[in-house]
Amino acid sequence: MLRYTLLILLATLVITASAVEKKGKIEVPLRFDRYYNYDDVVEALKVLHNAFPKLTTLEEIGKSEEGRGIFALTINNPETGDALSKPGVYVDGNIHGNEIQAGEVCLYYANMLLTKYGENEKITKAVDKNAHYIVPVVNVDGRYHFFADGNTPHSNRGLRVPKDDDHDGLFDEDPYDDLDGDGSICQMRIKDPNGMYKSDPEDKRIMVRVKPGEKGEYTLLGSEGIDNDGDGRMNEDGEGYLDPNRNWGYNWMPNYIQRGAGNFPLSGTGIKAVNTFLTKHPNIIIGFAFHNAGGMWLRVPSEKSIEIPSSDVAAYDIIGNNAIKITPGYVYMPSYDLYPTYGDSDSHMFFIHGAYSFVGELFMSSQETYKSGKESGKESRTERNRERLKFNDKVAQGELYKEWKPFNHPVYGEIEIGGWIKMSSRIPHTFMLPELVHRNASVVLLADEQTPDLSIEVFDVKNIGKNLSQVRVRIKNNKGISSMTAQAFKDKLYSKDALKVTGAKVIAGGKLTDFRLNKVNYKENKPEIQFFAMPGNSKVEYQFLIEGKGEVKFEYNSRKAKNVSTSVKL
Ligand SMILES: [Ca+2]
Ligand SMILES: [Ca+2]
Ligand SMILES: [Ca+2]
Ligand SMILES: [Ca+2]
Ligand SMILES: [Zn+2]
Repeated sequence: MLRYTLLILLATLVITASAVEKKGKIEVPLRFDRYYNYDDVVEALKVLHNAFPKLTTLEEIGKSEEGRGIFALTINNPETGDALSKPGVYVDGNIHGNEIQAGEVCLYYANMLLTKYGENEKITKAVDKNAHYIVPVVNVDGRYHFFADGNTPHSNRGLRVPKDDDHDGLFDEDPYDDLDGDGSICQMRIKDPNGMYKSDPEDKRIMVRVKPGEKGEYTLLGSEGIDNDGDGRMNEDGEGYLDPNRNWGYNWMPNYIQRGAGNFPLSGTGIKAVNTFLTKHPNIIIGFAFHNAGGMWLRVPSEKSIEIPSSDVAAYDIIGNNAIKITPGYVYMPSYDLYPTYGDSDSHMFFIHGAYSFVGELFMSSQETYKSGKESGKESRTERNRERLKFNDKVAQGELYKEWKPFNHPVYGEIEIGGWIKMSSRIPHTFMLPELVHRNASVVLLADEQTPDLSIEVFDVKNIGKNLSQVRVRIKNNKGISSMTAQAFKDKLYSKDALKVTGAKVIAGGKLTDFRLNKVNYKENKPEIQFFAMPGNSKVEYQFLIEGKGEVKFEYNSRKAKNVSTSVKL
């Protein structure tokens, strides 16, 4: 009997595994017709690093609550300069444990840069120009448990910090129970002539509410589970909940305002580790955090009362307005338009680390279609469910939905279990994954292209007598993103970008507002150093009156853009 049960169990495991996770040796180029569990992600990063040792650095930047490593892959071509000297692009994913395809977007981005370097001109440029910092999985415990445990598409988001949700003195004592052992937490229903639900006449799998006076067929019992602690409630205290995307430092608010905030900012050990990593890479000028779902590009601010400078909005718009064309159907908006959040990573990136930050909400369930081009118009919830089930049946070969099956529940007796599996609803079926990862990685590539690209030249030198020279310098930013966010400049977040003159005594210096009319805003003190940022697609001219002869150097230093310099012999 035991052997028989084991065999059945084994067979079930094999079937579910083959349905969603295609195992196999992990090789370069990586495959994207599969999802990588936590161990696979680590292996994939190692394989990439081993295949491209010159272009990559792989480091464990910290550990999670359960001691799993959080890995960052840095892609940089040392022949074009140190990573820290270049505009940094940071990409992370899967901060919410269930949002797994975010990790695949990061892996795809890394795989694309490395395997197409030297083959594709645009990608070669991006590798040579930028330092790329990639953390595919922030919530490593979350990813591990999403694959390993029974889950719904929406469960297992937070950090593994125990919390007593129902205040009974026990912590995480009554999670969902994967009763049928298929890896998903589905729904339970029981036959009941007095129930409030019946089968949809068109698709018996869909439960619809009975109309007044109508006879019912079923009572819905909620998600798979039992009352583990015997307190009369089911599934009332699952894992966590500490929301890793409400645990960051900027505008953090305690739990009574922001659910999931944690006891203090950066209390999540992995969150703190990622923040330390960001601090060690002050050259990061743009950041992407990938999530699911809904099809959105979100930018700061995440609360309506916070305003950011219009020039920063303009920089965001250059990426955002193009991103929505690369990912059709996505919308671009400030994140407060969705709902206000406190202590999110994107605000932390922008206000604390001075980087333009985007949230990419991957995947639209509306792409799960089963209709001809002619059919359109608003559908009811039930109509939409019918279509999604047809999509499951005819396009996904039944792999996204578990048919209702009898189960003997320890408390309720004969029930049925069925519904959408954990790899559905917010995550594309693997046949749709390649397009999703490619389009979204292309948005990051678009951002790479727009990171600042500065040039400097001396365009006019005149001897004006008394051992004095008048020197005019022009600096250009040839790309759309500023060398420093206007917000960081305003907040004095760090030492401002500056033009420095060395090699001779500078008597006067300032911004040339009109070189034809010789109009200059001279700076009163220390004219040899001029503080200013270089906005996207901009040009500025400065004039210096310099005493003496010799080689004079003009150097524009920026924390996030690549420094540029030129010199002139007087
Ligand atoms: Ca409890
Ligand atoms: Ca199950
Ligand atoms: Ca309970
Ligand atoms: Ca309890
Ligand atoms: Zn998320």
